[in-house]
Amino acid sequence: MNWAAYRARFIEPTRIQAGVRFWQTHRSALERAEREYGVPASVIVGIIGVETLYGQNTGNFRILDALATLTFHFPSAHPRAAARQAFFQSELEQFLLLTSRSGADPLAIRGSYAGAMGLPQFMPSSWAKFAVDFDGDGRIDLFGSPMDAIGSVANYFKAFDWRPGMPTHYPVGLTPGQTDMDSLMAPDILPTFSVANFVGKGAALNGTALQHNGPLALIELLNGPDAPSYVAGTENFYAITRYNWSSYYAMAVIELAEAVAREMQSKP
Ligand SMILES: [Ca+2]
Repeated sequence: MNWAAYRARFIEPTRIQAGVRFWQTHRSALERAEREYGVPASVIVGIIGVETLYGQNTGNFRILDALATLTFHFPSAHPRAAARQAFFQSELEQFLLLTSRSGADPLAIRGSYAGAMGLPQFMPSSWAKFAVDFDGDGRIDLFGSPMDAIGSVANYFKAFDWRPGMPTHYPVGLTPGQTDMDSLMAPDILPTFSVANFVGKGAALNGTALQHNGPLALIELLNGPDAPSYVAGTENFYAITRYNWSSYYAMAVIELAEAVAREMQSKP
């Protein structure tokens, strides 16, 4: 993995400008989602930007084909083939239930090669559990209603224990030879260490990080041949990885959110 390369794909002018337009267009829905669910507008904007460039790339695979292929022809060489096959079978079932309930044509719906749909790229099970009718027209439409997408992303994070007001991460200082990397890296991205514990293992924090309440994780982002990047991830960093299980993904969402928010502030 190469964080610098990954970052460059998402934190770039086209996506930032599209994020500004999305935020300006849907400002009141984003503010309402922030009020009702406690999830910052910037994070919602970051997710929808990384997932689909604000609806421009929602995927062109027929969902029924994608899920049927992954259910019935999952590569047996995969180390977790049985579990993955069972997962996609359950998603296929959820997809058919969703289309049956809504009256949508299951053959007409398109999305990612893995079965993710709409502006926020929800899998069918996430659609069933977390999607909401945020524009109040009586139906949930994550393809055609940016407002439904905004409310659904916020509801997803509320369900995964988003803590209102908590930062996602802090800068961290590591000193080779003095930082206990083995024990700090052992829990991977799961927030585990109190501030005192974290600092005691040689991971330096400063400013507001020292007042943080709750566990932290040492997040490592590899940069190919260059030195890795590190941050202290909070429970809200972890919450973003519940959307897509990757610290690179979470950091891209966070940095896009920050870049769009900065650009918004510079506008009159
Ligand atoms: Ca709706």
